[in-house]
Amino acid sequence: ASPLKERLAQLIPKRREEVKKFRAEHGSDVLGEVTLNQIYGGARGVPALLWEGSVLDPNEGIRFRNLTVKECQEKLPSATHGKQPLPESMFWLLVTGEVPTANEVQALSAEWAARAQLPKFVEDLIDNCPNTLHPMAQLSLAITALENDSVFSKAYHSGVSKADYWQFTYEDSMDLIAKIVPIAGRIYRNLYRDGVVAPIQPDKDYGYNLANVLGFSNNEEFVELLRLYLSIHSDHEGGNVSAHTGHLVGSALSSPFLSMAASLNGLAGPLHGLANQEVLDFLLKMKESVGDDYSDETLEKYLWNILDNGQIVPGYGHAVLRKTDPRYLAQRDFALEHLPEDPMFKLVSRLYEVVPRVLTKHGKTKNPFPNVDSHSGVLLQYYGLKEQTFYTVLFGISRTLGVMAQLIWDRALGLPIERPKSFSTEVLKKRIEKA
Ligand code: FCX
Repeated sequence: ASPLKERLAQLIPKRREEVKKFRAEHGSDVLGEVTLNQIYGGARGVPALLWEGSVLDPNEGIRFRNLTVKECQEKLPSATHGKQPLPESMFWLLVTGEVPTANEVQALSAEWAARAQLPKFVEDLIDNCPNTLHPMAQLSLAITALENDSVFSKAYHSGVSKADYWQFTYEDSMDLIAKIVPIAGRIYRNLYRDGVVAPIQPDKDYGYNLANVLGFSNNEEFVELLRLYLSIHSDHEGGNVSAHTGHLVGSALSSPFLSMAASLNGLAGPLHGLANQEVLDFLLKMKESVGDDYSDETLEKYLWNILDNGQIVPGYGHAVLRKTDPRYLAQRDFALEHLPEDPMFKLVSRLYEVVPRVLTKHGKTKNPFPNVDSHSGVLLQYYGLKEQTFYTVLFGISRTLGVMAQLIWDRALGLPIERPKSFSTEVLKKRIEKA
């Protein structure tokens, strides 16, 4: 039996009661109002979604079940000789709200490794993709194809009780988290290496196995980086495009595979998860242009040129955050410890000093500080994972942890199909006139 599933079976009845009582007492309380600008402005700030795993404060940044990034690094179990939280421990935290024991984490590593086998037709599907197809599109195709073995879809069609949906969501989620690793490995090895994918090691942790299928497991420092990366990219509350999409599609009772494929398609957009690829393109181009001259004057001139052309500075700005992203800072700390002299890291550091000043002067963005995507690429480059078109796949593997954790709770709490109200401009005008 799965210790995580057993723990969930204990937690769910209590939470259901708690939510029922909360709604009975406060169901009609008002939490906010909506302005016309919010309707035209991407629903920014409208309180509309339930998301249990994490909450984002504009100044402090993310808290995973009330723990900051730093607290997660301190409290969550790490590998025997490691310091970074194991993604397994982050998933346990997101799902249960509790810090797991080392044994519970180990059980999760073993369970994911045991579930990692891919159906042959999914391997063939990936092998048949043209190498011009972006890795994120390949990932989304392969995840969609896992639908073939969805126990949720089968259970739904066989008429299981709504009260039990979460159990099947759980099973599919665990399969998805396990299988996305060899899928990513296959995409990477097909596109950039010899097409040979190392087998999943049943006695190793998730981060190690990801490094292994990519071909980098001989570098323990890189494995630690992946553990950090997979933990901090997992969840960023519910309103961002990938999280919200997974939750929305899941609300139609599409399976976890179909929901996550939709989520990944959203993550693949340049304003969201693809920004990590865009950042590296941007840094490499900049490096080519400025050489070793990292002076304020040269960097500012380069940045103004971009802004004057109407382009954005990737990796800077955020829809909610108003300070430097603590996930950026965690990666910066990693770089300061392991690669302080790396020229690309130095460029990233210099931009951290210069860009906020320039963006503030430019006067458009509400947040001139760096986000998570601003840093991840240079770390991966340093360890030899140089193909930036692959970077969003790593983000996608991590985001799967957060989206699946919530999807299990969506079904456990019996949340209904999502259906916010929309209006045409004509109807909005009429309503405003009447008000
Ligand atoms: N460079 C230049 N202009 C920027 C900017 C940046 N980095 N960030 C925002 N702006 C501009 C916007 O384009 C907008 O201009 P407009 O009025 O002409 O349309 C104006 O500033 C106001 O935008 P703002 O309210 O600050 O930002 P939004 O909430 O609309 O958008 C994102 C937030 C993140 C999409 C925006 O800051 C951006 O495009 N950043 C660069 C891309 C990026 O790094 N994305 C990753 C974000 C995140 F971490 C993730 O999802 O992974």
